[in-house]
Amino acid sequence: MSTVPTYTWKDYRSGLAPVWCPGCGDFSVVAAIYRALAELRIAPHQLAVISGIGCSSRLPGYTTAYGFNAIHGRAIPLATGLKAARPDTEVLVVGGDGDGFSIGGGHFPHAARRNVDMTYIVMDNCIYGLTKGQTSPTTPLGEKTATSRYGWPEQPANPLNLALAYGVSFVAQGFAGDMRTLKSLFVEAMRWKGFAFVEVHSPCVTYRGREQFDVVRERARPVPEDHDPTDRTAAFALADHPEFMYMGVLYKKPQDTYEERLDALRSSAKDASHCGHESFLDQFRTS
Ligand SMILES: Cc1ncc(C[n+]2csc(CCOP(=O)(O)OP(=O)(O)O)c2C)c(N)n1
Ligand code: SF4
Repeated sequence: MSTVPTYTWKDYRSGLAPVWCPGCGDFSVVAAIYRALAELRIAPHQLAVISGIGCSSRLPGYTTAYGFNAIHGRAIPLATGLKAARPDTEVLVVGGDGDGFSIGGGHFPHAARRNVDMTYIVMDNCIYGLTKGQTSPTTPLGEKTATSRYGWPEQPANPLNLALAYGVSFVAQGFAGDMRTLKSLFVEAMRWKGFAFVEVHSPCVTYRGREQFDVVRERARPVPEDHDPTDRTAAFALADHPEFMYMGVLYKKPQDTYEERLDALRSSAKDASHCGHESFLDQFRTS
């Protein structure tokens, strides 16, 4: 009789000690990821953690899974290719708000419309941490930073609104100050069949201050129990709330995944082989 192996969070922790600043929110994100993986019993060799560049993008090195530090902003296309080639691999994409919404912002809508079966965790600290505190697309209006000494004149992007507008099939919000909820969200996101996006508020204590934990904690509220997560209009209302930051799953609605559509294409390629499309369709075949 075969048994499914069990894992503890330590099975996913690599020998590399994180070089994050003491108190950085990213510590709890990686800790929640370890625990979610243990709960899901995903073997480290069946997982690939893909990132771009940034403090948060160092995360793959702190896991025992396969990992890849792509160039800045290019984690999603790399992960998409990996998932298309190896659909049996669990793919986790991680990174920062600069990586995902600035230089890499053009890739997010395409992963959404393809509904690639992977989980995308953004550690949003509203700043470029690695390069020492420049503004990012989510930096709040009026914030003084290394590149906005007198205050930032731009409205911040709302990643949840973007995800909902792009048609992401699973959209959730979490906070590094609440690791237990974060772990549950990661479990649900990784179980999701399709593109799951988790926006995690993960304060940069060095360039935005420790008080950012209190700022988020004061505004954080659980998603209301009567919220219908299949109602996108209701999800927009939560995502856009002027006062509260709703933590939990805002939206989830199953759709065919990219891998399922590729499979269907492979089958129809076999059927169409008599009508001269053979050489074009060969590229979609794995065997
Ligand atoms: C093509 C390219 N442009 C710019 C950079 C410089 N760079 C490295 S990380 C980064 C931003 C990091 O911010 P974010 O993605 O939010 O991650 P954090 O460090 O805050 O976790 C920038 C601009 C780079 N490495 N490559
Ligand atoms: S600079 Fe900010 S984001 Fe980077 S490790 Fe330090 S606290 Fe974390």
